[in-house]
Amino acid sequence: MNNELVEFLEQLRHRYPAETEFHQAVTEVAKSVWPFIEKNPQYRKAKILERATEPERTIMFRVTWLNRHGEVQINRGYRVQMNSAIGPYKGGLRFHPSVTLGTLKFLAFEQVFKNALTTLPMGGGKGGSDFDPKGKTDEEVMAFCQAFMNELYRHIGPNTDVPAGDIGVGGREIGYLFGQYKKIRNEFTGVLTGKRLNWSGSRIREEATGYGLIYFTEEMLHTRNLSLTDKTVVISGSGNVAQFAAEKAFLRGAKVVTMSDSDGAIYDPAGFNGEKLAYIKELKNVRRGRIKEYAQQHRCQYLEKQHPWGIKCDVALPCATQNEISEQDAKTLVQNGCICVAEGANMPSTPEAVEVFLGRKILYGPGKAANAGGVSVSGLEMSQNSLRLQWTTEEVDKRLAEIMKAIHNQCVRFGEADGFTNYVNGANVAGFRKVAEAMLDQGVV
Ligand code: NDP
Ligand code: 2IT
Repeated sequence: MNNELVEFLEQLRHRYPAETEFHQAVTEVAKSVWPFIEKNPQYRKAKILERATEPERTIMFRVTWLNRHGEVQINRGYRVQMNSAIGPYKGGLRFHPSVTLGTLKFLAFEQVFKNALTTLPMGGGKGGSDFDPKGKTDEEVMAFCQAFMNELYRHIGPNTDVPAGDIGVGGREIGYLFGQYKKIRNEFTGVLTGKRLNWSGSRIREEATGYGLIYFTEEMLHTRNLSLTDKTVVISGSGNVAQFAAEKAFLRGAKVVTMSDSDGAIYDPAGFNGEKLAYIKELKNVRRGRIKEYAQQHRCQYLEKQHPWGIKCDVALPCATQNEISEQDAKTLVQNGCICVAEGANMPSTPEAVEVFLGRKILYGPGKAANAGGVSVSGLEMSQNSLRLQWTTEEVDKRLAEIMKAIHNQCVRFGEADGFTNYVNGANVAGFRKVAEAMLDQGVV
């Protein structure tokens, strides 16, 4: 690595020693864009990378609420407003006990470049809380969401910052958050995305991340004259992204054989069909049960406390969480014949795993490109809210497919060298370039 780059990364580590995931995300982007910055001294002079790694604003607040026993509960809420060079801050909220400022800074940083790739005018942000929705009643989740919004409302708005869902935040939570925002502000606006369809949500938003992931995967496969038909696919996670990735892969003729949650993975060698996927949706979204129940009900293998990466496959779609594919997992996948890894989750592959994929020259689509379909349809939801219109399913799905294609084209344009597309470099350089140009235009702010 170049000395100046090493020094930049060391300084950042020194400034924020505890934020390991943030450093992991910055290191990857900085390595990709460094040669580009060296060729364009105006970016150096304007300290674009230094500015892009310091959030424009970070909000941290106490959230107090009463549980079902009337006991006082205390959580911490966050919103990291990372970069607004190309539009209002935009990005999800994560409710999970593991949430720290470092996690949200990594997610907000990734979001900036992801949103730039979507072709839509959105800046980057991320927020959330260490609140754990698991095991809570609907009333408790509502009490928490209302208390969270009692502080967050002053920092967001349809032209300022537009949050959405992420891990632990789906349609239910967005509803409670929206209701409280509307009550406090006395305004019905597009301040959140992922809203339900009957009160100004967008069609296909729920499906968008998973569907977009499959559209992107198909684009990658097409570059090698391959398709998803008859491919064996392994998926991790069983939440929003995993469910709709599995659904679209199945509709495209692939055989999806695994899903997982934080307790373990199910392996159904026959593959999921419409009926089995409906069971998983009901289990996870309505009953909020554990994926183990699928194995008991459908008499298939349950891999307790395991990831699905040991199962032989052609395509792997990590759709659970960060750093869920280790170097060894990556080696196992490649040894078993996996030709394509596309990330539904944000940063699911460790840097060592990424090295394995790139070294073996398989198709590897990093999250900021491959999972950008979710935020893209969020952008389309914002457009529809401004127009006070709701587009048809066909219209939104068509736009989503076009956006995923455009993202793929950008990755190829900026990532191709010697006949191999390095999608990591392509996504980072294309996203960075757009944000950097806007920052230069807008002066030192
Ligand atoms: P959900 O909450 O709907 O589902 C998350 C899934 O991942 C669950 O199966 C969950 O299992 C599992 N999981 C979560 N944390 C862990 C962990 N620490 N270890 C093992 N398994 C875990 O979230 P989403 O599907 O929305 O998000 C999944 C990933 O996709 C995240 O990385 C998110 O940032 C990313 N993403 C989401 C988008 C969206 O639109 N929702 C858009 C782009 C990316 P369990 O139930 O046991 O916790
Ligand atoms: O990581 C992500 O892109 C999301 N969680 C979706 C963000 C959004 O604003 O829809």
